[in-house]
Amino acid sequence: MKFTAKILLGMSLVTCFTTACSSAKDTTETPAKSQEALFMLKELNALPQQGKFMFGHHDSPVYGIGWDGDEDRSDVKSVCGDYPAMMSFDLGRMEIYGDKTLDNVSLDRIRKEIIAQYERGGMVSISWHVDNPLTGKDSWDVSDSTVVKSVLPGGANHDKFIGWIDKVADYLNSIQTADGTKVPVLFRPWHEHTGSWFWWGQNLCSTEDYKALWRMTYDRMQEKGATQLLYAYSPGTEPQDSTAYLERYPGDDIVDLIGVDAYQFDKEAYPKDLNRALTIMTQISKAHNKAMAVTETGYETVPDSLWWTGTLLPNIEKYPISYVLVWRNAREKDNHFYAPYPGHPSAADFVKFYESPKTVFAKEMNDIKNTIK
Ligand code: BMA
Repeated sequence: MKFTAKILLGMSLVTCFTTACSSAKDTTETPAKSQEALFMLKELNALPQQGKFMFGHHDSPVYGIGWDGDEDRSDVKSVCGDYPAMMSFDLGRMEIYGDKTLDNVSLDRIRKEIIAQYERGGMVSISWHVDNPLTGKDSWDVSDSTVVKSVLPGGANHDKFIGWIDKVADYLNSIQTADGTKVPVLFRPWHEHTGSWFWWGQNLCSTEDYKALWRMTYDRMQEKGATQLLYAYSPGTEPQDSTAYLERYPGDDIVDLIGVDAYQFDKEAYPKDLNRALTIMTQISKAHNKAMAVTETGYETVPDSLWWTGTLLPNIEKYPISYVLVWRNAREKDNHFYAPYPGHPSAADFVKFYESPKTVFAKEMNDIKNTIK
């Protein structure tokens, strides 16, 4: 093509137009994270800088040992007089039921508790034990290793699965304070993927497909305007070094906090596994500038009356964690609880743990916030 003056003028007009368009677009683009999410991230980072970490408990205010659905109650609060600073909830099977979770907790109740927790100064994290979209069974159905592939673009379950993500996004977007602020939460999808007990686990999909699953989830949440979310990456204790820990890491641009899910089954293995994971995470946290936490832990039924100050505290206090969270006190399953309740043999030791200057519960959270503002 011959470049005449007219064509050149036309081209530069096109260029101007495109530039004008893109700068106009930039100014109207939604920020990747809401102000509230950014503030929450600052809090997460401030805690270890102050030598403190939050205590967390799953489903803390919705049921416990011997009770279900009471108001203003939590086994943790009944023992130490304060709510956990971090609470977690799980949205598993909401994609099927619509109004409740796999643990039979109403979504309206969870919404109310998330808002209450935010308003008292605390934080919330959300996991998703999502059903297996290929077999129709639960998260733990590992009978087929093509499930992740099937939900990715081009897969037979892609559209259905995007619909499921949308349900979670719509629900999270509906969690708002009275003035219409979307409550920020730490979303922790695709957890414990270094084991092979969930359909997204290590032996059930390739590294590439696992990362694509994360990216697809993040992108869809962003498209749905769920910018109030922070994201946590939570492998189990399987990785033996930082290369293994990062093998399926989806990327610095979409992860805010790195975690580990580590349970005590064996007295010797637990401290070893926890310390190894936390050592690896401390290096990665510094190198990648990410917050870090023990995203799930516990000793089922807490059969050691001094566990809180004798095992948990000494094994985590030297690491720059933002929080440690124990799993739920099931009311429908015998001997499936991780926090004490009044009269439990470890209750007195839990109060000592509560009194440690290092642990933060809900009442102290406003002081933490004031150090940031
Ligand atoms: C698991 C168990 C299950 C529960 C699930 C989601 O670890 O507690 O009973 O359904 O978490 O909360």
